[in-house]
Amino acid sequence: MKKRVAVIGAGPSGLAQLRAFQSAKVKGADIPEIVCFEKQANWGGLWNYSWRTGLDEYGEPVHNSMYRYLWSNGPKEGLEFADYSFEEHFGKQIASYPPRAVLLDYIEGRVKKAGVRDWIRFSTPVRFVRYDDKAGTFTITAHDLKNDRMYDEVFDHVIVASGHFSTPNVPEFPGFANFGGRILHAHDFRDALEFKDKDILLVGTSYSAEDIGSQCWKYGAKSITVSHRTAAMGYNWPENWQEVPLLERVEGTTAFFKDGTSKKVDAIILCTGYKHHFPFLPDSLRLKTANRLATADLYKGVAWINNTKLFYLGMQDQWFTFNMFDAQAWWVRDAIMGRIAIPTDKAVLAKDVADRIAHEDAGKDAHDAIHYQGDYVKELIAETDYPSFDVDGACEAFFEWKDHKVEGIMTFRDHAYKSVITGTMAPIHHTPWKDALEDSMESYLKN
Ligand code: FAD
Ligand code: NA7
Repeated sequence: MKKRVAVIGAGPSGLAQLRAFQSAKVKGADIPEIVCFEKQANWGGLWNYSWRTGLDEYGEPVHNSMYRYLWSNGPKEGLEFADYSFEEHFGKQIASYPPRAVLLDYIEGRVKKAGVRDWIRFSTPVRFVRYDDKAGTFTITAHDLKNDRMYDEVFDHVIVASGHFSTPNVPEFPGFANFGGRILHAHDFRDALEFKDKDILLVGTSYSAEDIGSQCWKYGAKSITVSHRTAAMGYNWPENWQEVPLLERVEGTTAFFKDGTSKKVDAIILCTGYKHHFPFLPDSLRLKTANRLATADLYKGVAWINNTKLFYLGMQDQWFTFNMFDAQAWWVRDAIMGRIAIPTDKAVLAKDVADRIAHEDAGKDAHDAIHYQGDYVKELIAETDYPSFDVDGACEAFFEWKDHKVEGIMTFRDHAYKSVITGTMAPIHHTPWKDALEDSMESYLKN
């Protein structure tokens, strides 16, 4: 009997897993039977844009957190697949900060070429996973939404690749119930034009606040106020942008901050992060972790230490994305196929986790964090046949990117970097980011 492996989610992580198994098959390996469950009607995960917010046509929570006009927030040279370069996909080198549609096309290109679409059951959320100790197998309850039919199937391994930037963390501030405007979380933000000519308040200081604020600025918001809990972002912001301490309360449409200042605003966007949320997993299998580089309870960042037949992909906070998911997926494939042995002693697994956490905690700054995650990618790649690539070169691209953001937060996307896969330099994009209001793939590729 062939082993059966379930992959939950067909976003970049889940697709990396399918490609990992397919690449072993191409090399003649006898691979397990793979079934990928995807709750959306198409692949690409967060990159599969939807205008919907709240619940979808089936009453499922909408997974998408991406918005119109989203351009990569880091250089593409930091995420390029080592087995499928941008040049292979587009037939030429392209500029360094592709809009969402361009990156989705790239993600799709590799799996179309691999021919793994048939392995995916679309519009099929996983409702529950149970582990049977005696049989040593997992039973998955899935819901075929199109035919409105629930069914159970048994698997030897489960790989959770359902993402962790979809279920919003939504704090409440006094006065919200009576606010005279719109309050939304970044998860429900879609089109910056909604906030044209408006005074907006953002709470949070990470990627969502920075980028949604920048989007709104680019598309004509009247003013942007960003409220921080820990520290201001401190970039050299445009004139109509201010950073203020934490929001204390709102009265009517006036927001009051901790330093006693206030500002009248039309809308409040909570850029307050996301929760690792796995409603389909029982306590015994469910990862509970902060959004950090060294997650809780995952050996090598992927194998669930309480049951090493269960794996998680992409659960770390992310400097590296697609190439890290690849490194993980290749490693998980080899663990499942018996090419890599996972220790059976729980103390050894727990020590691996503790060491990773201590190592991350010892880092002082973002540079250390980038190196930390780069080293993690290298560690996994060294144990599989994933094509080795210049991970340190990718770290360098991230360092340059960070410097470019300090130089100009609205101009960093106008820079270009060298591919660590093909060695070619990206062209400078034909239009500065702030002026490129039209961001279709056709227009982006016109270089
Ligand atoms: P996801 O992309 O979230 O995919 C998970 C998949 O699992 C989805 O298709 C979902 O429908 C499916 N799923 C969930 N639950 C179930 C279930 N119960 N049953 C079946 N299927 C299920 N990264 C970058 O590299 N560059 C960027 O510019 C960038 N921008 C970002 C902007 C935003 C707003 C956000 C939120 C993230 C951004 N990211 C970016 C990071 C992003 O996390 C990764 O790029 C990537 O999408 C993660 O892939 P994933 O497959 O792990 O998760
Ligand atoms: P992050 O990176 O998890 O950041 C969350 C931010 O929200 C961070 O600045 C937090 O401040 C802030 N936060 C969280 N809770 C609160 C409360 N209660 N009050 C005030 N501020 C709060 O999430 P993002 O959405 O920005 O980014 C997620 C991914 O999306 C990222 O990987 C990108 O690729 C795109 P703190 O610093 O902890 O005080």
